[in-house]
Amino acid sequence: MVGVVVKTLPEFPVKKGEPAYKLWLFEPGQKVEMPLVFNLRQLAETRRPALLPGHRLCAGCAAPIVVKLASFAFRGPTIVVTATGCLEVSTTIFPYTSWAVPWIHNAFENAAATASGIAAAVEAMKKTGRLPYEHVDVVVFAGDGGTFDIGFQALSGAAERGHDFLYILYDNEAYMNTGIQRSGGTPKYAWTTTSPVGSVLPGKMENKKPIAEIMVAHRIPYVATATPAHWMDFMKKVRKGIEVKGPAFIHALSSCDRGWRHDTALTLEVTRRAVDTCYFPLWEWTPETGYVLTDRSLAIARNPKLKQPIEKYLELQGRFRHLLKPENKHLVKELQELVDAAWEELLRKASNAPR
Ligand SMILES: Cc1ncc(C[n+]2csc(CCOP(=O)(O)OP(=O)(O)O)c2C)c(N)n1
Ligand code: SF4
Ligand SMILES: [Mg+2]
Repeated sequence: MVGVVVKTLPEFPVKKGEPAYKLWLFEPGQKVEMPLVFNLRQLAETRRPALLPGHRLCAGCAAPIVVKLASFAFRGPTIVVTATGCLEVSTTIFPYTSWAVPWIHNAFENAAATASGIAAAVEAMKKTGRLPYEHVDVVVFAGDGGTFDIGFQALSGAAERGHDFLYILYDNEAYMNTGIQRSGGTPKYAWTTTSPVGSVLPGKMENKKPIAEIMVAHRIPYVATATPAHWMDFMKKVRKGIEVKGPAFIHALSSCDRGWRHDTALTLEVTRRAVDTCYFPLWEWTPETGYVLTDRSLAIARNPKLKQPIEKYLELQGRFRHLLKPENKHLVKELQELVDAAWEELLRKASNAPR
């Protein structure tokens, strides 16, 4: 008899006492039907995502893909908090909602504060024996404007206080809902309506804020980067972020065809190239393990020939079109140097990078 411990995704909701792990016993050679963790087809057939069809996010928007993939990894029951932004306004046009889970919208700046309150209430109910579930997943979805800039003090405070919640930043690198204004998450030299391209300026002049590293500096239990194109990696990270006790933060790159000016069919290809060029490496961090490269970024670390030049990322997007003109070659070179320096630094920090 052979035994294997399989971590299952228990059906929603998880009642008190229900195991999150099951022991499967079988004879060597025996064909067994084991629940495959994160089998996308199986999940799509058996689980209802937190976000249902009928919302009015643009065709080609990555945000609903981020939410659906993440919600496949929730344990449930789940309470979602959403900061103001495209995801919020386009999924809850009164009197309708696309959310299939309890959902709350507050102000632009206080998603993490609201999540703190919910997490504290869950904790109090647990202590007094009034919670009918073993756990409740408290999950925030917020954009870059609501995270890098206006919601940052609420996020930093919640992280410092140690509330038990998962914060998923869907980073489309500008204030998209109000008309593509630059944010602290907008990359250098990107066009936005408030960092225009012309004879005076070549787009945004400032660097992107290193938000995931800033969250690492808070020494919370779990921080990771992800993209919807690397879906298995993303879902595993969501499950880890939910299971860990205390605050967890996932920085998900979320392309926006309107603001990035790319073809609606290229949503996942753009985010894939962000990783292939090392513009947006995939990693996770815990206090115990430090930085650990994951998925495609680990493959690139092991085989540097896989690393693509930054032009491969820029060329798909109209917001960088000006950079590909011959007179702006030096700006692309500068971006390449920035990407290379950050990648080299990550390789030095990552415990699983080849030495
Ligand atoms: C205090 C406050 N300031 C400004 C706004 C207007 N506003 C609503 S959504 C939004 C942009 C949101 O940007 P982001 O968080 O990046 O989400 P996205 O729309 O890009 O998904 C702004 C500026 C607001 N609702 N509240
Ligand atoms: S503007 Fe961008 S982020 Fe907003 S719904 Fe459209 S594609 Fe998505
Ligand atoms: Mg945004």
